[in-house]
Amino acid sequence: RRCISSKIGVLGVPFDKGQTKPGVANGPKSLRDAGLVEKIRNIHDYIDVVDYGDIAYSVDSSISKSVPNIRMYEHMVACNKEVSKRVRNIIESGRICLTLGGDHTIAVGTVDGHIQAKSENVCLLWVDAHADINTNKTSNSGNPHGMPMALLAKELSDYWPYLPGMDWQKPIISVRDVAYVGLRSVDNYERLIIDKLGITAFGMEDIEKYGIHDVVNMALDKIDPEQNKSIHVSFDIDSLDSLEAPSTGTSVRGGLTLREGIHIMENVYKTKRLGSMDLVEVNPAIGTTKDVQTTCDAAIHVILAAFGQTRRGLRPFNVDDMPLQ
Ligand code: B3U
Ligand code: MN
Ligand code: MN
Repeated sequence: RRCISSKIGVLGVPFDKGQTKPGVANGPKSLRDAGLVEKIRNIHDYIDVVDYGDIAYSVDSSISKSVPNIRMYEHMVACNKEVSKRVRNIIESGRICLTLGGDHTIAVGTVDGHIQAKSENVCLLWVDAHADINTNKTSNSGNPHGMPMALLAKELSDYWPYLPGMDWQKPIISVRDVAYVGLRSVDNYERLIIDKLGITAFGMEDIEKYGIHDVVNMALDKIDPEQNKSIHVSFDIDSLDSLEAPSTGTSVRGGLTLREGIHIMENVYKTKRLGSMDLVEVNPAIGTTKDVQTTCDAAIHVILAAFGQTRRGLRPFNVDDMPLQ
């Protein structure tokens, strides 16, 4: 049981154009500087981690402003196209892909890449204070990081205009295969569409009612009832309470504790079906040095739990007794 051999690929996406606060592009750097990759390697002997570095992309400026109310549209398009390709390659090479954001816009690319690699047999657990399911028509901010779920959902494709440059992206995830955990800041039209489409959504009040253990299991049962799908976890660090993760662009009080975040990922690990994980919205330009440390430390704990770190402790490998004198 202790040695589920695991191959992991880490990909940094220093993308900050899906919102307006500078600094979130340094999320991958701050997590790496805090020792993330070494810490994953040290979980157990059978972990094999490759860090693929950060992505780069080039923009087709002729499509800028071609869709109303999407800030930096041409960047959103170009970055996600590259992210999708890279994530797909990493998963096809037999690794679980860990993508470090960057703002949440990049989940369009990570989920798309995962779906392409696993020929659609993917379910999606979206851990976030926000639902990120605005279209350009419903968004009050015009920020694409509030839109990735709406771009990904099959059932919402008719609510978008033609999106130039996005032909590579297929809105191929059904909302039946999606569950939210941690919601507490949901816009009016987001609530409307969640109710209308019957999307599985566990808000903070459900976590109070049922506890995090039952919530994760109910969410996974809903989206993967036959227990045969590749699980994608898109973890927005702002799902954690502002006290646990202060260095993020739109923190909301009353959120998950770090323990609840860890518990979610421990349960996902136990399924042995994690295919891809995003950890987004860490912004080291927000807060004090101590806030940044707290936030990176929380993010790293959540990631380690996803890859098998256990709070129970691991016995030494192939050993049955204490060393004798
Ligand atoms: N729902 C709002 C706010 C927001 C979404 N995601 C974050 N904030 N991080 C919007 O702009 O769409
Ligand atoms: Mn988000
Ligand atoms: Mn959020």
